Amino acid sequence: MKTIFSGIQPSGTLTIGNYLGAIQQFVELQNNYNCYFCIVDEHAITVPQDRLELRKNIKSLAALYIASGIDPDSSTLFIQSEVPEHTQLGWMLQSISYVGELERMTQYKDKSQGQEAISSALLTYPSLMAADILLYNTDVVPVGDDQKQHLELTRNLAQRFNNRFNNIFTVPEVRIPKVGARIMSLQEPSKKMSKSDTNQKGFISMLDEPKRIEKKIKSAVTDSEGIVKFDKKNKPGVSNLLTIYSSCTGESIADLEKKYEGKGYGDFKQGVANAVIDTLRPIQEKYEQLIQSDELDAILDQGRDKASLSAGKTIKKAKKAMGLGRK
Ligand code: ATP
Ligand code: LTN
Repeated sequence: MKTIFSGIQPSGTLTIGNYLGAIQQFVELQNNYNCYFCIVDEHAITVPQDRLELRKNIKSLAALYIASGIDPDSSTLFIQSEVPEHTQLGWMLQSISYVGELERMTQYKDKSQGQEAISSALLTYPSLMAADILLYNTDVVPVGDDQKQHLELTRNLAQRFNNRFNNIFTVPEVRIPKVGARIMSLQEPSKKMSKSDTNQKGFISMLDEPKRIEKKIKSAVTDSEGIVKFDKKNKPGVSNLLTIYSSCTGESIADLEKKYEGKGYGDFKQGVANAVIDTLRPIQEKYEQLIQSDELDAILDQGRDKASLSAGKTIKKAKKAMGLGRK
């Protein structure tokens, strides 16, 4: 069976973008692959975090993974900082990463833009991400569109290590969903929807109440044409709403365009809101049960132990290949 690895940062409450771009495909794929799903808290601290919020977000993310349909008995769900091999291999991969290639990463450029004190970890973030993936002999990495460049770098680092030292790493493939790979901000449809956006109206959180979801969608930026048509360049707002609608219900964009032909944006936005609310309702109900139970700790302990087993084997081989330590 092939192996899948993917990670999400506990940097806030997940958005509908994280759900449609990432988690939805995890759930679909989990029965056909040996899956590792990680809460990448060490990635989250590359930008400042409040420690109490971070703790809360880690648990909340674990509950959201499960509430969305990840089965913790067949998939391995764990917290990155509880498996120290991630930072160990991350450091080793930093030693073969070039500053130039790290500086070219668009996520680094976006997140460092206009900031005064940029942490060095924000720059070396992709080496740690490569370590996450390579520790588990991963074949496939399902992610949203924004992670394509990081995956390309991961592949390069794996090949570089294999050529320079010993052929121990599997070179992973990226998997990006056909629809929903890049959900845009509701307020600025030229920008990716992001859970750490300071403008709350730009994103729908997976835990937003139905009223709030409706309000955010009704105030989403569109255009003055009044025609429901997919045209990313000229109608980015409407196209984004169509994508969200289609990813939630499975109806094709062409069918949705037909359904709303001759109708205004009012009806259309109500339809989008209903689709999102109906998608999130069962997840939110399950989440409320989980977050109040003790189940989560047992699941995360089990995940840590399973992940450590595989990570331990890989780190041994990698250290040997590089000549670190005594044996
Ligand atoms: P942050 O805002 O803290 O940088 P984020 O919301 O961009 O976080 P991540 O934790 O970095 O989310 O990403 C988790 C997964 O969700 C990744 O696979 C990423 O590609 C995917 N993802 C993030 N944002 C979107 C989006 N707007 N549309 C589709 N997929 C997304
Ligand atoms: N960099 C990713 C999160 C992430 C990840 C990973 C995704 C960290 N490690 C390994 C896939 C595989 C992000 O910012 N979305």
